[in-house]
Amino acid sequence: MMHFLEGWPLSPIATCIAIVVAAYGLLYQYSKQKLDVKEPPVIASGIPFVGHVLSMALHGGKYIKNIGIRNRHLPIFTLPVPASRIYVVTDPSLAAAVQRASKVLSFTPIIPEVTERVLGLDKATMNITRKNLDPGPGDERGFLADIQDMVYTWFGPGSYLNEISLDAARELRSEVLASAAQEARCSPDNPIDLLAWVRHIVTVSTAKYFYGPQNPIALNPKLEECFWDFDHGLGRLLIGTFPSVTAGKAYKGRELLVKALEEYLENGHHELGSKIVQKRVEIALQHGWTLRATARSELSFLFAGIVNATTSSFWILLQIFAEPQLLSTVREEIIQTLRTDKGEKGQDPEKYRLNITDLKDRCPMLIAIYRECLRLGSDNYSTRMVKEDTILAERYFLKKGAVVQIAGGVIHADQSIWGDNVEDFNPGRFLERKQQSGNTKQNQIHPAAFRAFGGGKTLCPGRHFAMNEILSFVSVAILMFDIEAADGGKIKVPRKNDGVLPVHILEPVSPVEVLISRRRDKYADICSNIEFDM
Ligand code: HEM
Ligand SMILES: *[C@@H]1O[C@H](CO)[C@@H](O)[C@H](O)[C@H]1NC(C)=O
Ligand SMILES: *[C@@H]1O[C@H](CO)[C@@H](O)[C@H](O)[C@H]1NC(C)=O
Ligand SMILES: *[C@@H]1O[C@H](CO)[C@@H](O)[C@H](O)[C@H]1NC(C)=O
Ligand SMILES: CC(=O)N[C@H]1CO[C@H](CO)[C@@H](O)[C@@H]1O
Repeated sequence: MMHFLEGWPLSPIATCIAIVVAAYGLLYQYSKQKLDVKEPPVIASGIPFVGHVLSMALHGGKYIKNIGIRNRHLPIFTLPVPASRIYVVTDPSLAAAVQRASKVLSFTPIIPEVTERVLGLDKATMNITRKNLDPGPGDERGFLADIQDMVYTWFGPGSYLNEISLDAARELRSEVLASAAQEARCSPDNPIDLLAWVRHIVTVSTAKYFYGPQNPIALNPKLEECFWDFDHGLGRLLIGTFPSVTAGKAYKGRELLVKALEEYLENGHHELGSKIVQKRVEIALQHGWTLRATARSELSFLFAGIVNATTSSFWILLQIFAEPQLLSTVREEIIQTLRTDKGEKGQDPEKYRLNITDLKDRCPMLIAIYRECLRLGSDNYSTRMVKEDTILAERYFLKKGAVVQIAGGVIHADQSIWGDNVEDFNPGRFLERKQQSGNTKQNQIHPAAFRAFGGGKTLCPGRHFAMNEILSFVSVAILMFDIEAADGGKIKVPRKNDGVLPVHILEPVSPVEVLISRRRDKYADICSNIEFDM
């Protein structure tokens, strides 16, 4: 029967192994193939095709980051994945080229998929969202195009930006004052988790300055916890097929928030909210969105407003208070900008004004710290879909249907861009460049190298606003408080947790426990009725 195997030198088991090894070898070689001679260098995984995907699921964003760092010499490389490719860009000038090619390398096709999963939008709404996604001049404009245009315009430099920034500064200041009772109670046995402290202040005030006094979190403070449950399960919501099972807490938190936002809209409470929220709601309704779906879209706006402002404020405060010399420099810078209303008749001479424009123009160390914290904290990727076969920068072939990722984490950790000790916190790297106007090429940072706010079409529309509100919040906190380590030693700055899907500025691996006490000086006292200017 087994005639044809007679003389075959291997046992059946050895034969099977040989076949498997040969098949593996072929598959591995195949996975290393370029689709085109001009395709960027392929980095195959030990497990052909699925290996990269498995590792990304297992290790989060740092997986690709580490490949990028190991292959520093490659400005772009290809990761083969089942039936497609991921192209990872790690060079700023190539990143700029990707951003310019926004017609063929587009972000918009991804938005519906992501928002559908993350926000749980229904099919009818998705149908509306997919229409006229990338309108050319003269085309009918879809929902996304309309809402993005409005948000970018209103958050651009101008009177509305000033108005909402001042509202935010006042609201954050009130919340800092309101938290004073908690600070008074803290003790070495009962320390404050600094991130939790910042979270509470930013969450409650953002909800208030965007959504007004009747916002869902003001009406039901339990929703604050729901919000952070939602945030922390976002990765699972994105991947999960049965989110109610695989991302239980995040799913539950989201649905409770959506329900509350829907009631908020039904009751017309948004009429007391910010103008930008009123306009967003108006645009959604014009495009035929239901109130329930509009509530989901507003959850995404609330999310954009809260999460990154929270985590960046946390790092800024932590780095400043961890270094006494830095603290006194920054405190001095802020005090220098204070102005009084003295002179006017009947005015309380102790009324001080804090001008946000001055914070940006006249506090170089504070600004350098702001930038450095964003550089270090931001590992996210800007993602684009390849809509047609393309040659990028006249050199690299990109296959239709593949995904391009600009690896912010790799670019932010590139010594040739940022100087020595890129892993360390060193705000000086942003100061030196400004001072040495001698303009050696080395000192020029490529404009596309700073990726915290994304770039090109997905540049964060809230970036000016974020800077205004974060600077005013940390300035008030610095004037009002001393922050010390709960154990009495020096404040230690933990590593960032880069083992997660980086949907926002990374959080620390371990909590930072501190004692917060009100300073006993004039500048702490003036904070209770400080006025903000722009
Ligand atoms: C330091 C704080 C912040 C950072 C680092 C940041 C960063 C980013 C980034 C990188 C994106 C693009 C995401 C993508 O690729 O889709 C983005 C989008 C966005 N950000 Fe920010 N952001 C910050 C604060 C804010 C604030 C305070 C707001 C206020 C509402 C805001 C509003 C938005 C909105 C609405 C989008 C979505 C734009 C769109 O999809 O059309 N951001 N942000
Ligand atoms: C989607 O929209 C098209 C027209 O734009 C309509 O014909 C179709 O019935 C819609 N489908 C759903 C599920 O709403
Ligand atoms: C927050 O910032 C990170 C890091 O720059 C970015 O990747 C992410 O898209 C931002 N998220 C939001 C919701 O703005
Ligand atoms: C705030 O400071 C800027 C820059 O110094 C100045 O142009 C502006 O007039 C100031 N605003 C007010 C209200 O004083
Ligand atoms: C690779 C990755 O995690 N990208 C994320 C960057 O941030 C945006 C917006 O929050 C997410 O949608 C992406 O998934």
